[in-house]
Amino acid sequence: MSPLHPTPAFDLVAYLKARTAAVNRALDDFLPPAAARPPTIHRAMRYSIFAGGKRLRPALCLAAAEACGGSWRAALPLACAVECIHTYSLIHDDLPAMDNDDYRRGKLTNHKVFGEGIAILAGDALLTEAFAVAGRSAPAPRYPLGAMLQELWEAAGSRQLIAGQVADLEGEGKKTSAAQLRYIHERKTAALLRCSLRLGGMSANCPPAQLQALGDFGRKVGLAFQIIDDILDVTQTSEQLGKTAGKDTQARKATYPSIIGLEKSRKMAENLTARAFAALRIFQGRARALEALAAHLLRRDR
Ligand code: GRG
Repeated sequence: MSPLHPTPAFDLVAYLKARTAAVNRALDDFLPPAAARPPTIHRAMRYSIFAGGKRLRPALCLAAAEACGGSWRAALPLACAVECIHTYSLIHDDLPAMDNDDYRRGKLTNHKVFGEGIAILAGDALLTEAFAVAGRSAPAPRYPLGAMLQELWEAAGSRQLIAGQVADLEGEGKKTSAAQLRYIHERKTAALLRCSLRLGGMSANCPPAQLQALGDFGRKVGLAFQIIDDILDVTQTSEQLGKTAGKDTQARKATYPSIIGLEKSRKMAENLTARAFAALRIFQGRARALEALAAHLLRRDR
């Protein structure tokens, strides 16, 4: 098995379609209805949540639960909680005070439709709601609900996701080393992907060695994911990406392509994905969805 030649028999398209539909139904159930007072905020939250995201983090969470022999349905609240945090971070990242973007997920950004004030509040509300949604998860014998919530707040907090965003903001226009770039990517991107995988494992009551393996896989796939994202930013059009292409260059942001070049960046993403595959050995062939997802993330074009 290698990331470039995953098991051909695994139908990832059908897998993603089925899991995405289940996640969308669960999100619809968990989130306050659009008409709940005040409707503006609930419409704004739902606008971005249902704007057509790829649902990669929920898919990784559910696939991790399955790799550990658990039920993907049991992992749904945790998968949805991560998606709420991810969507909040995108809404806030798109604001004029941050990345100032007009398009996301192929649609106008939240603040372009609802105004900046409501967009900030929609992000805040999704972040808060994430913990309410995660709180619906059943505890596992090895992992009480508190341990699951801790996993979530650590990944979303000021030492991980927010730390990455701070370093990113502060690094704009400055010379950035490869080590600093890795610091940003590990926090801004890999932390939430890693958290999705570990939460899936926790919901399946996985033994500690499997939890460790999922975290290791998540960190490597997360870094590869961000390197590919940086490559796509310079090689794809805005139409293909559903968001403004070329933003990194425009904002004079350090990226792997800008520091080490496109070819070396591709090689680095391939190498990280191969090492991520190696982390899955402990599952002895039961992590086929995770393998297929990692291979897909490496090959993705949006
Ligand atoms: C505002 C606290 C805060 C953090 C923002 C999300 C983020 C951090 C910045 C957005 C820009 C960026 C490059 C983030 C890295 C993670 C990433 C590549 C997000 C996009 O994820 P996809 O491709 O998006 O899974 P969809 O829309 O498909 O869910």
